[in-house]
Order: sequence, then C-alpha cells, then structure tokens
Amino acid sequence: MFSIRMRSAKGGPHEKGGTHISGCERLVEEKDLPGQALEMVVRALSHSKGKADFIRITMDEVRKEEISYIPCPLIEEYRGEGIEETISYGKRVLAKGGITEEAVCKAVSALLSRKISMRGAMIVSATTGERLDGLGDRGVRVTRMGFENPAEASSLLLSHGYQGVHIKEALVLAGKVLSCPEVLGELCISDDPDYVVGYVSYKNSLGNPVYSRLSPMKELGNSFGGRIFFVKDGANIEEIRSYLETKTVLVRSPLLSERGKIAGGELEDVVKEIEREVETLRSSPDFRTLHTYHPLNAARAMSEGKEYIMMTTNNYLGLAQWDELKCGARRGAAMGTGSGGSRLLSGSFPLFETLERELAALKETESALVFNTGYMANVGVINALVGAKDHILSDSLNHASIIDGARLSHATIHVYPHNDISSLERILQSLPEEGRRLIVTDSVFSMDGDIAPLPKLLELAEKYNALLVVDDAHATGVLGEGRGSAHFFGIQSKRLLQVGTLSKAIGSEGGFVCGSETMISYIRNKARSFIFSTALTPMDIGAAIEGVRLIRNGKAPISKLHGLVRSMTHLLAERNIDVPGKTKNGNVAEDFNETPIFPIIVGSSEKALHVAEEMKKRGIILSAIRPPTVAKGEARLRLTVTADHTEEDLAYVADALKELL
Ligand code: WAQ
Ligand code: MG
Repeated sequence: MFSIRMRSAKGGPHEKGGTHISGCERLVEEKDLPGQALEMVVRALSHSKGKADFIRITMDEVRKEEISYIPCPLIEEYRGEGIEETISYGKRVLAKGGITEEAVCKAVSALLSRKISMRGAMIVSATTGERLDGLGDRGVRVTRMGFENPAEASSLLLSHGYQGVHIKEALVLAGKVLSCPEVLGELCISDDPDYVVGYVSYKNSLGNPVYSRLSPMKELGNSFGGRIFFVKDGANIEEIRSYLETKTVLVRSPLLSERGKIAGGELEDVVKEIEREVETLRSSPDFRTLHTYHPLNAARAMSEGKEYIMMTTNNYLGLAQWDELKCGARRGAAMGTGSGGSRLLSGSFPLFETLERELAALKETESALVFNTGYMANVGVINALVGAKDHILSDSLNHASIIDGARLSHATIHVYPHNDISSLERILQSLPEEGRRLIVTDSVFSMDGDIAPLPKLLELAEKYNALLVVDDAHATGVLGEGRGSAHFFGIQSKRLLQVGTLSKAIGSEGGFVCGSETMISYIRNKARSFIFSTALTPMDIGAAIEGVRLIRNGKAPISKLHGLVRSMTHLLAERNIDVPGKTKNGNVAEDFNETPIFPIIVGSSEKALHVAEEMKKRGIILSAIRPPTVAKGEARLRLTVTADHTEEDLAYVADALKELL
C-alpha cells in the first residue's frame, strides 16, 4: 500500500505565505495511485475556497506489518434549528464522552477568534479547554490513515444517503483520533465555505467511537473552520502527536443501520443507544460470544461433530469428569436437586458440614465457609472485613472479583504495582493509624500464571497490623501438594484468609474461604453474598467433597500435572516462544513457576483472535484473552495444561503455535 498526501495553497507554497486551500490524504493500493493523484489535483484546482496555484503531492510505500486496524465510528446525525442550538447539542454529546462544557466553550471560542484557519488541529484539555500542543497556526496534522476497503465503505455510506468525500475523510480521521486512548473526543467545523456540516465525536460508555454529524455548524459562505481534539488530563501530548502523525491505521467498514439518523432535537432513546452500542461492539475484536463444547475430559471436547484438544479449562486435574465426583453428585442428588434457601434459613443440608471440614483440613485451618462462586467469596469476604473507613491494598493484576469486592466495600483502595513489595510497604507507611488495613492478592495470577510473594506479604501484614486475603483460585489442587499457596510457602497466621474456588481443580462448582474459627464466624455473620444467596445444590457439594478428598489423600494426579507443565514449558521455550521461565537462549530457568497457566502475549486483540482461529482450524481450542480482562495492548493467548493432556498433545500444540506466531 501507499500513503498519498496532497496539500494545496493559493499565492504560492504555504511556507512562503500562500493561503491554504485544501489538503487530504489516503492509503491506497499501488494500482490506484495514478487515479488518486488525479482526483487530488482536480480537487485543488476546483475548490470552493478558490483555485490553488501550488499543489504538492507526496507518496510513500507503507508495509503491511506497520498497519493497525481500528473500528469505524458509529454514525449518528442531528440537524439543529440554528448554529447556536446545534453547538449546544454538540456540547451535550461531548459531555457523554467526559468532556466538560467549560472546555468546549473555551476551545471553540479560541478557535473562532483566530484570524487565519489552521492546517491542523488544536489539542486541548477535556476539563479546562486549555490548549496543550503549542503548535500555533499549524496544529497537529493527522495523517497515514484510510479505509480498509474504500469501495465497500463508499457504497455502504451511499446506500444510507451519505455522499461525497467529506464524510468519508472525516470518518477516517475521527476514527484514528478516537483510537488514541488518551483522546476523549473531537469537534470539527469544515473550513469549506459551502459546507456547513460538522461533527463531534466521543467514546460511549463501552469505549466505542461515535461520530455525531451536526448541521448547521456555521453560516454558509464562511471559510473559517477547524478541529479540536479533547484529551485526558495528564495526557502525553508528544505521544499523541506522534501517534496521529506517524502511525498507519486502516479503518474497518462503517456500520450503518436504518436507525442511524436522529431527526428531532432530543437526545437518543436509551434503548436505541444500547442497540447501537451492541452493533459497534459486534464489529469489534473484543466482542464476546459463547461457543458450545461437549467435554470428554479436561483435554478433549466435541463441537459440531469434531474433536478438539482443549487448552482452556481450569479443570486442572480433570476431576470434573471423574467417576468419584459423579457419584458424589448423585449422592447429593438423593437429597434433592435444589437447596431451597439461604444457608442461614433452610439451605444448610448436612453435606455442607462435611465439605467445610474437608476444606479446613485441606488448607490446614480451623474453619471454612462455602460460597456459591469464587467471585462471591471474594466479594463477600472483602466486604465482611472492611468498610468505608478502612484501606484495601490491592495488587494491580488482581482478579475482577477482588476489584469488584473492593469497590463495593467503599474502603479506600490503594492499588500497588504487581508483586511490588517495596511500593506496598511505602503505601502501608503512609496510611493513617485509624481504620483497618487489608492486603489482598491472587496467589497464582489468573492471566499471567505467576505467584505472589506471600511470605513477604504476610511479614508486611504483621508489621503494619493488616489482614491478608489470598485468592487461591488457581493454586488449590495445584501448588503445595494441592493444598494451595500457604502450604507451598509454609505459612500460617490468624491474620491470613485463604479464598478459593471449588470449580477449578476441585472439579465442582462454588467458592470458599478458610481461616481461624473467629474469622470464619465473623465472615459468616457479615458476608452479604453468603447471607443473601440460596445455598449451592447438594450435587455441587457432593461432588466437591469427593474432589477435596482425592486431593487431600494424594489420589489426584497432581504430580502428573506438574510433569506436563514442565514439558510444556520446555516445548515452548525450545521453539523460542516467550513463556514465563524461558531464558534468553531458549532454556528454562530452574526455579520457574510451576503453574499450569501459560500466557503468550501477542499485543492486539486482532492478532490474538487470528491465532486462536487458526489454532481452531488445527483442532486446538485456546483462549484469546482481550481487554477489558487484560490491559489494552496486552491481548494474549492463554493456554492451560491439565492432567488429562498427553505429551503428544502438548508437542502438537507447541508446533502449531510456533508456526503461527
Ligand atoms: N489533521 C488535523 N486537522 C485537520 C486535518 C488533518 N488531517 N485536515 C483538516 N484539519 C482541520 C483544519 O484545521 C481544517 O481547517 C479543519 O480541520 C477543517 O477541515 O459530512 O471538511 O477538511 O459528515 O474542511 C466534516 C463533516 C467535514 C463531514 C470536515 O474538514 C460529514 C471538513 P476540512
Ligand atoms: Mg476544508
């Protein structure tokens, strides 16, 4: 592909004082270059601002690998009663994207009070409207962008009555500007005297780009226009500028629907707004759908008549398909299929006591309490222990259930950098004396597979009078002979609470917390997700009892799992695929973390999805983990190894990955 750019002026080149007439830029296939150049020349010679006497066209080749793909903003349209009314509608639209009225007023009046039109855009603060780019009359020029499929884009736009180059170019530019994470929105008024349509753009509550086409934005005949980019406070202006001026992007096809246009003066109906958001989401690589698989064991599943190797389950030991657990579930079912009420009312059937005793024995604590899911365990435990006057110290990579639990508690949340003990200690030192402190962390991080330094965390908890909640979701049944992270590190304490789940290695469904008798009584009395939920079914509990017993009695295939984890680490490292534990020369460090989670970071959601799709064609299912589960730009493939895999499975998977990465 080629980037082709034109800029034209009257009275000589811009640098020598010529008045800017028009500029544009496209990304096109080589074969379309002559046609495009011609179109651009014609445009400069027949512009409504006058005939150019200086035209410069530049073209350079763009390599396919340099190109990023971004979504097209969704189009909405508004026709106002007059300019002022349209602009005040525009302000309300921008407010949806987090841009203040003050910022819009200040920036628009700065734009309109200029003597000459700018060639580029002003970057301003979305809260104060203060100009931040310092680039004077030139401003920031957005370049290196185009539609992925220009012909399709034109015909789609045309089929909805949108004609001409203005909207096409504006959509692409607005798409690129909004794809910059630090930009919140844009306002644009055309400088073409015969064009009174402008737009504002913003990111809706799902973060999707919206292009709100507005008219009239100015008087007919007025050749004064410009663009304003609103950015977050503290944004790095140099980075934004370099992204806008140099990064090559292609915009996916526009998404249009018959409902696209809003006729009257009212803001959009809420149901329609959601319908549109779903439509945008659908075109995004982060859109989520469900796939149906019939599991055969932890490593194999059938879908549409085909057998797949599964690299996605948290059923690490394969226990969910073991006969012992199925029998346990049947024994439970003999009591009935539903529990009929909260544990505190009628739902506490005898199997619960057995399970809680088994769990406490597994975790070497005095007591245990079962919740309906791991999510509810985290939310319930955190909220039982701390409230509005207290402090939560939370690892930056903690699971969503911890984050949600912390938010719900109304405690002050201090997020410390991942596994960073000294930052954590600094925060602890800075806390006021009053109020409880609770340190909370995943023990094995769900998306990275690494392990938190629990002994050091416990030391800090003791030194600074804090509680320590550890989420052992991915450690139970895996680390420390299956007993989890506390056993693995050999730590115990009355201030330590071990949260976990029954639904991963244990092979059933539900969550739990283990700790001292006192702590568990306290949580039983205070955790609302426990108090106000109907208890789990007898089948879940019956199966979980068997799962815990197998692990505790050493009958679960834990060492087999570890052998396979080691093999997988070596297989990937030998193929030079970056996995935790791999050293520079393709060996494996001796003390690597033996967890069955293998993150392979690929960057973009598109790439992660692409590799996952290709792997599926090869009979392998793995998960493409995308934002918001992980940070933007850190999309990854997540593979989990289970005790049901074979060495051959793993070698086949490693070979396929090597081919695709
Ligand atoms: N980068 C930054 N700013 C630019 C760029 C660019 N590539 N191109 C133009 N501008 C600024 C510059 O200050 C211009 O004076 C101003 O924007 C207006 O540019 O039907 O025609 O090319 O939905 O005149 C919007 C509505 C039309 C389209 C916008 O802009 C529709 C338009 P123009
Ligand atoms: Mg123009």
